[in-house]
Amino acid sequence: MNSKGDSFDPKEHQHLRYNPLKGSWVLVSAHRMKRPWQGQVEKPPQENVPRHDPSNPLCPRSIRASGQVNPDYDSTFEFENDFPALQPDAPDPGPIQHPLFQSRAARGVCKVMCFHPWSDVTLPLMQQSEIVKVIDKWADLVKDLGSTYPWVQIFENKGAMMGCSNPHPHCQVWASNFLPNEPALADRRQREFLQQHGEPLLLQYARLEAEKQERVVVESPDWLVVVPYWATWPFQTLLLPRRHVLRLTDLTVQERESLADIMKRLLTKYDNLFEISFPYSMGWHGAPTGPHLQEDQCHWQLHAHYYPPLLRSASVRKFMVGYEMLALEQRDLTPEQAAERLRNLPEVHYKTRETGGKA
Ligand code: H2U
Repeated sequence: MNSKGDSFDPKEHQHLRYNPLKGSWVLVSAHRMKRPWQGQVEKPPQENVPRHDPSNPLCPRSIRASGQVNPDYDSTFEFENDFPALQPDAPDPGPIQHPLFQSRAARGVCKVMCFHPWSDVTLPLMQQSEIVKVIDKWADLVKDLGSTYPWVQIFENKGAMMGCSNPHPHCQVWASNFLPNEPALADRRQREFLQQHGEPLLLQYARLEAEKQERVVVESPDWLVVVPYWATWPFQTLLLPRRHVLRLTDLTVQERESLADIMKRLLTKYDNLFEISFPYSMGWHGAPTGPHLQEDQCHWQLHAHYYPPLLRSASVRKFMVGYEMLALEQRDLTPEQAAERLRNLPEVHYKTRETGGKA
């Protein structure tokens, strides 16, 4: 058996890669891209969304399910989700009676945040100054909800393929009285890494990726976007500050402006990949809040994960099913191949090509 052949080519030879944030492995088998596809074909995302639809509960002046009327907002707008998964006043299930039947109290708040008054724009089509307002609002929500709750999860489900129910540009914010599984794992891994290596995990990682330039998609003096070495979704990316930053609330005015710029560049490339409004789930992870604000959290580095489901085209997605559910995650093209494709795409949105980048 050849344990380390000189002939190893990651594009041709399957191998495992380690995800240090999760402490788990992913199987990279790039040669599987060659197989024919006769499976499910996705519907393209909805085109020609009307700018204003009075029957859409996320639009200015619309009536929501609760009967409340939205204000005539002209920038961002947040409201309490009318169908919240977490509420502040749920009763406690009581003490644990048996190790196999454990439950704990879950309390929190769920908000919806609209990015813009128009339904026919998405983040890459918004002006940089409009995206800065979204970032400012995210930071305000982390500050407000994070003053008491240990975890504030900001996430955007974009596109029907990712379960988004409404084309109006928006995200959700769920604050909880517990640290959910993914951030709890990331917390543990980053803490261990700092103890062992004397530098925060993602700070060291960003520095090495910036040096290697193999998986960089876009970069600026403040920010770096890579297809992580351990990516599982085909075009997954990780957005990182170059400076050590714990939370969105710590970003300076200049860093919020440069974040808006890098988000616009990344999301424009995503849309340009298959010339559709690219579906994804994204979310921010920063140091825990609430009672953890008083603790040393310097093992943390702020970051955003982007998880897009598409694989080969606008209509063929990656399924995380059999082997992924029962054994371990597997990907079909190498992170380096995905990064190269994204990196080489233009930074002018395909919808604004004719107007020289103006929406
Ligand atoms: P998604 O498209 O990501 O599902 O987000 C839309 C959210 O908006 C969803 O969580 C909420 C839904 O509960 N919503 C309201 O709170 N009020 C409404 O009148 C409609 C939708």
